[in-house]
Amino acid sequence: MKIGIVCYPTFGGSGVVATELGNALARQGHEIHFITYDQPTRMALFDENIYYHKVDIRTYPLFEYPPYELALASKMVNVAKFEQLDLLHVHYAIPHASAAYMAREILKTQELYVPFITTLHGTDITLVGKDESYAPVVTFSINQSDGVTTVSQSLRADTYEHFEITKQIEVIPNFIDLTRFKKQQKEHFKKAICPKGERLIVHTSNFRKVKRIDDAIKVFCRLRQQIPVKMLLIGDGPERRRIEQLCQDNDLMDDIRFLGKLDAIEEVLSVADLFLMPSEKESFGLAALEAMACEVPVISSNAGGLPELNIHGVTGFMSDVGDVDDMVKNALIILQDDKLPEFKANALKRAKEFDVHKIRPLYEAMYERVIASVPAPNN
Ligand code: GMT
Repeated sequence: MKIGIVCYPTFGGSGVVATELGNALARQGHEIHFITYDQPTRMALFDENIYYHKVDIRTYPLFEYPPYELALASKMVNVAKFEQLDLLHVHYAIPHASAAYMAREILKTQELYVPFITTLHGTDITLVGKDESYAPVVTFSINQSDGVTTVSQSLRADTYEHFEITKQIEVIPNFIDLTRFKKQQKEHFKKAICPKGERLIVHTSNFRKVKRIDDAIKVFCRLRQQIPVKMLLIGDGPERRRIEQLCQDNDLMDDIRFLGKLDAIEEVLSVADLFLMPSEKESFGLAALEAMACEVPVISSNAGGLPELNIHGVTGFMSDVGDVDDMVKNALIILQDDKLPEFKANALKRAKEFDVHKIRPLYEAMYERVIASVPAPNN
């Protein structure tokens, strides 16, 4: 198949899923065309089946806000025609689904029907999407999609609850490439960070409020009062400065390091003992799955789709959002010498259920169904 993939090209979960899906499909022999404003960070650079089409955004003195959606829709039209795409798969509703709708309708006037599938990832529904400034367009473009998927049952339920959806939504969970995300021998790295054999706690995110990083810091502080621990914070975003300041003010900087955005995140996860994800909302929790694949148990909240990933008492524990006491109590259970190996093994076992080789065929099957249902010309 020839598939156009539209996504945010950044480190965010939706962009990572879209790009890794494109990479996996290309390895299967499909022709993949990424259409976005920048080269996706995880795009396989030297795969003969992968192409990248940059969306050019022309500014003009009249435009206070450059019309990205129009430039994207135009690019989709051009790529779909020139490359003879079978299908467009857009990740994150805003503004990708409405741009895809516009592209499809333009192509229809040229006797071409290129269907589009919309994958909803989380905040496009649970936060930004349901804001009244976007909700009508989000509802319309979901209903106009030729296929719709969400990354968890929880997100599907949220979508039906918050929008008037007439379309069937299929759940296809996040997935993991276990050849990349696996525990590697990085003991020298562990020794450098934890020279006295401290336990290593890791948190990864885009440092948005919804991640509740304050809770992660509180958990760490309380653990630190009871056992030797160190913490690594990976990623960047709007909350980072404030959180760094908080750590400085509380004299934590000897034991906490901020690593910023990392490409080889699996190398750090390989030496971690515990992953913290206290999020207020989390449609799936891809960062936790990446940790689990590297044999790291997870302390998370029970928000959104996290119960569909983290098995309470097996791969880690879940607590109510904000229940830091419970998170600390559970973390202490996991970090005991005689318990940790079992939690680590369970985390890996669970991650294997989301192996890309199991999930990618679900998308391929959906593509085939959607392409097969394309209306005949002049209908
Ligand atoms: O985690 C984020 O805030 C980034 C966000 C995104 O849209 O890029 O991630 C969302 O999509 C991921 C991939 O499907 C999910 O694993 C994350 O749980 C989801 N984030 C939220 O729902 C907050």
